[in-house]
Amino acid sequence: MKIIVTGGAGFIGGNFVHYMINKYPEDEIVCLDKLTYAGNMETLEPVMEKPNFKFVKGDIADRPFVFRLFEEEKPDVVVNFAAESHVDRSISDPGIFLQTNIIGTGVLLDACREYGITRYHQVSTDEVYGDLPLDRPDLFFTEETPLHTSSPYSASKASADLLVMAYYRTFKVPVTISRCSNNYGPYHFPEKLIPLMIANALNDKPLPVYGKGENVRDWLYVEDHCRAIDLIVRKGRVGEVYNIGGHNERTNLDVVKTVLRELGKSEDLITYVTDRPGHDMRYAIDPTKIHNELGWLPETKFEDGIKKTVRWYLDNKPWWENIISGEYQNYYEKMYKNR
Ligand code: NAD
Ligand code: TDX
Repeated sequence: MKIIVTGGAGFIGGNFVHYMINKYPEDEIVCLDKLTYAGNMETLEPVMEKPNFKFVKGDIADRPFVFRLFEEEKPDVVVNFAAESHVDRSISDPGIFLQTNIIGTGVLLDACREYGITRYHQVSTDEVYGDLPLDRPDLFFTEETPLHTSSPYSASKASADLLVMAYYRTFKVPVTISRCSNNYGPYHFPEKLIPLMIANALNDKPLPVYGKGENVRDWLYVEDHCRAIDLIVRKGRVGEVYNIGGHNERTNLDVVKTVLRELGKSEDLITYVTDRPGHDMRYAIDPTKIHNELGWLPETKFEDGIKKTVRWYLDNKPWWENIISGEYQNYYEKMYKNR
């Protein structure tokens, strides 16, 4: 089987490439990535020399380029991770989110129609459902929860999901969609909560917690997400949406305090800063469908996953120090100075 993995130089796509290359040495992986600020060739370094791996630099929204690639590679399966993925950036600059997340998805779907594939899988997010109130712990997102987005990022991801389902219904493109909760683990770009807090704590810099830190996220270790996508691609039903998450809800403040504990750093580093506009209160996934149909359950508990993650950042300082020493400094200034 030949699989095009888009966005494979990013956090989850990179972990997915590692997972698939090791698990299925007989399959071929072609990684297509634009190498935006979030893409990193060092993430792919461990697989670059594998005979069943190939890297191609390009933009999923570049139609002639994508069509040429499909013509040359003739993929069986496409798994689309490529996206602008950071909510805060979508608030300061929405345009590129519409271009990559919506137009890019549309181009990939057109290429699938034109060249024929056995499966197109769209990696989506729980953020398409909007948020849940903090005082209703009995409520969870199911696949039937209406789409109700809050940020330009989540609106662009929901738009892409609607396009994917439209191509299934109208053109019979064999699609699946997964909607996962917050991931954490190795190769997570340090603008996101957990790696940002690890990097700042290690540098004894303030840890900027938005609002009161009471927002809740449902954390999943990235390898559990990769395993779920692999199962959906191989055994999931065409035309279906699968929620992925593992009942691992934590307030942001809890997460930050856990990171500080793991690193042996003081809670005095915590600094409360102006909240994110439109900040979603709580995400919580009901994973019953993927559990019942595909037997998926998360394997890594948060307590273990966070230890492994902190260890990885300690053992791989060059990977993230390289990132935060460059253009990231300007981003950080813009986002956090005077906040
Ligand atoms: P990321 O920002 O770490 O990586 C995105 C990758 O896509 C980068 O390598 C980037 O270079 C590439 N890319 C961006 N625009 C591109 C374009 N136009 N053409 C080709 N490549 C392009 O993102 P991530 O956190 O790994 O998320 C991957 C996917 O999973 C996204 O679709 C995101 O919406 C979804 N998701 C993420 C989470 C999470 O917690 N991080 C949770 C649920 C779903
Ligand atoms: O400095 C910070 N301080 C802070 O309090 C940052 C970066 C974040 N936060 C809060 C905002 C959120 O409530 O932490 C929470 C997590 O923030 P992010 O890491 O930015 O993730 P989130 O907005 O929840 O979105 C993530 O999960 C769903 C991914 O980035 C998305 O791509 C995915 O779809």
